[in-house]
Amino acid sequence: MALTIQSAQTIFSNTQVPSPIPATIALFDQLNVDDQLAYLWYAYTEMGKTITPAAPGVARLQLAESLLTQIKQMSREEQTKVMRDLASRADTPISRSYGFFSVNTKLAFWFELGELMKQGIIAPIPVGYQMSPGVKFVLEATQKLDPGQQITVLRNTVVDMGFDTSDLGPSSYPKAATEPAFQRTTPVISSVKIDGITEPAVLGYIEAMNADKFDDAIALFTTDGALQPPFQKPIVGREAITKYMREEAQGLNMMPQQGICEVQPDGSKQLKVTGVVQTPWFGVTVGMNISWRFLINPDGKIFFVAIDMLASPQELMNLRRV
Ligand code: EQ3
Repeated sequence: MALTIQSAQTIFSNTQVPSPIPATIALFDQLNVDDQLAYLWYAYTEMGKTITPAAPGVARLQLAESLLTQIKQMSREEQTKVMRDLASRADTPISRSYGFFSVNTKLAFWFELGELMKQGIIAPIPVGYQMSPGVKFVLEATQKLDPGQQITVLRNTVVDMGFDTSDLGPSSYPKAATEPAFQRTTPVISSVKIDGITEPAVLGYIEAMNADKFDDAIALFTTDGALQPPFQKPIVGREAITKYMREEAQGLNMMPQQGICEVQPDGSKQLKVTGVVQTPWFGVTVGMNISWRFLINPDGKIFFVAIDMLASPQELMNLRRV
């Protein structure tokens, strides 16, 4: 029977338990715009007492430079309006430019705005803002998450901001800027060992990703292969996966720990691997508990891999189907 992405998505699905991350984002989505901006400010500054992101490199900030310069020259009221427009995804020139940024450039843009807010150059939250019970509620829900989940909530809310022009067709958006490289904070782990796993495609995938060798990683996929990032739809085909990896997978430190492999009657293999991933934004200070669910075709190529954020550290040991 031919492998399909739809059926691949369901492998090991009964080991997936609901994650508190989308639940927290759903609470955030219900807040009004000022409450959303205030929530992000409080969540970010509170988190900053224990973990702080690494400053983005000069090359990355240059991509956001023109927007940041425009915002710095505005009055406080105008600055607040820009932030409201971004959060409410209004169709404005600044929101459109932001919508074009890659995930890491969006994060760098807000990182810099946050620094300017701390310095008092930009108003941190709307003048006279009083924290609402809704904000308190979402902050309390956030505090119950582990640090890896907290930074994922922050990241996902920031990524969803701005006006998305992709629905307007290719002619409406400028050519994307070249993605600057992320400096690796940890030495490359060259020989990968995963308890219970000997599958060359899986070991090779982790080894290549840990060295940012995306062409080597992509060569392990079938031409119609797919990669499904956390809380997203599958990205299909080698070209699309390579583009995604160059933008979003640079500098990641992947530390898979254990896994299981089940051979199917048609010779394909289903594998589930659990472990920890670190992002260059927070280096070794924050680990995210994740799983990789691989479907390897009978020729040993990756047909599908889904990356899921685990609901709790206990899920690291949840490898059985029943
Ligand atoms: C200024 C302030 C605070 C207030 C204002 O009102 C509003 C905003 C938005 C503010 C600023 C907020 C800021 C600066 C937030 C910054 C957040 C950051 C830097 C978050 C970074 C998070 C990174 C994460 C969660 C990365 C996760 C990566 C994973 C799970 C990678 C997985 C992958 C694996 C393992 C693969 O095998 C394939 C690739 C893939 C990437 C999917």
